[in-house]
Amino acid sequence: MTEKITAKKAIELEDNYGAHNYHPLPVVLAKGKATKVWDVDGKEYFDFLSAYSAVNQGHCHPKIVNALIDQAQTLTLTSRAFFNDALGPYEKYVTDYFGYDKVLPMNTGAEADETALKLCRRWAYDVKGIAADQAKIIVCADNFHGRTISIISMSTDPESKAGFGPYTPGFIVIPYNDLDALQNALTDPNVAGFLVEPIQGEAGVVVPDEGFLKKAYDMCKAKNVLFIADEVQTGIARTGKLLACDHEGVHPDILILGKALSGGVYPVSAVLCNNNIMLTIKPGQHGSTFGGNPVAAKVAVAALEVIKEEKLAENAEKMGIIFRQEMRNIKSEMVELVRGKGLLNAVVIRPKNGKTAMDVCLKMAENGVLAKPTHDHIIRFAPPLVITETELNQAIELIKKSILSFE
Ligand code: IF1
Repeated sequence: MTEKITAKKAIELEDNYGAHNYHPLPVVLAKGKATKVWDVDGKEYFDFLSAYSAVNQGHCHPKIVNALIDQAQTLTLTSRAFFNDALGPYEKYVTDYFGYDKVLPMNTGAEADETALKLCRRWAYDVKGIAADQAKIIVCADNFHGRTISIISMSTDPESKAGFGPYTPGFIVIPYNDLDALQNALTDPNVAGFLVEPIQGEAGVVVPDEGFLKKAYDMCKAKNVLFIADEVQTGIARTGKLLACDHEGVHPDILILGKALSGGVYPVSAVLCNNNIMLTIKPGQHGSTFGGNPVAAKVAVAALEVIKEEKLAENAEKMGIIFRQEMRNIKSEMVELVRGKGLLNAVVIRPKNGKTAMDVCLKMAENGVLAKPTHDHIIRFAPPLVITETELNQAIELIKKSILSFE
């Protein structure tokens, strides 16, 4: 298996032996370093997807990879049947970092979202006093929280949801960025939580009105309802602050993190909240074989240290402003709208002569920039946060050239 594989062969193998649950661009990647990736033929690209914001710290960050290697050679997994010497220090570090009493470690974003739903329901019964099995959680239309059965039960996207019923009950769906709808839904006394993405990623980087998060948080407080933020994609400096909620000074009751919590080298997710919520779950009532393992613990500490040491939130904020301005300056009818925060941005593409966002992405790949369309007409641009101004300008030129090639 050490022999070099051709692009054609790699694609053929995935097609023949892998489930067909993805439709990737025809690029076969073999190497990554910081903001760049290389395909099997050695062609270099700027990565403007960052594994959907999991590699905020850049590909193969040496500090994070070294933490992984060191711990992998020492102790990888003990299960939670025993204590391990890396978990406690990580738990102290991450709770101090984000300002919560406790953390519950999991692996993937979807698992962390599921954990938050369970915590919210248990709090509803044990603390708020909602009658058994009656708790409801408000969610937003066009949300994306993962792919498990309960999570797709909250989804409004037929592609994620249709054909996988029966669905989990207990969710109320309201439009995103709609405070009147939220106020109305909050009149139901069985509502225990409001789960929201501070910016909707999968929906196409939909940024709510300024003040929405703060007002929604205050409305939840007034009704003794938990404000639960899914920052799996928006967290860890992506939007120009450590958390997207920080833009409005909101400290969620339950915070959900994943993706870049590990710098993309290993699946690490987490749910953070205070004791009044976290301690409602007792031994045996939740867990995971891999959650909180020593490798995950060491990797997450390194990944979080890199964010602060390299001032990645500040860089995301600065580079994001340049990026959006330069995109808006492109003289093409195809650029319909540019939106985003920090380095989580999207360009809405107006099709021209039958050419769509997918054609633009294929042209960009040819020119050396990788990005992926979402919903046919939107391209998400989210490079690693370590990108320098020089690199950003190089990438912007390649993106411009690609879009202008359709004029
Ligand atoms: C895929 C999207 C991004 C997420 C939020 C939880 C999860 C995600 C806010 C679940 C996952 C993914 C998964 C990835 C594509 C990606 C995505 F287009 F689907 F929506 F980033 F924009 N909460 N997002 O965005 O985390 O269980 O996957 O670790 O390939 O499905 P996970």
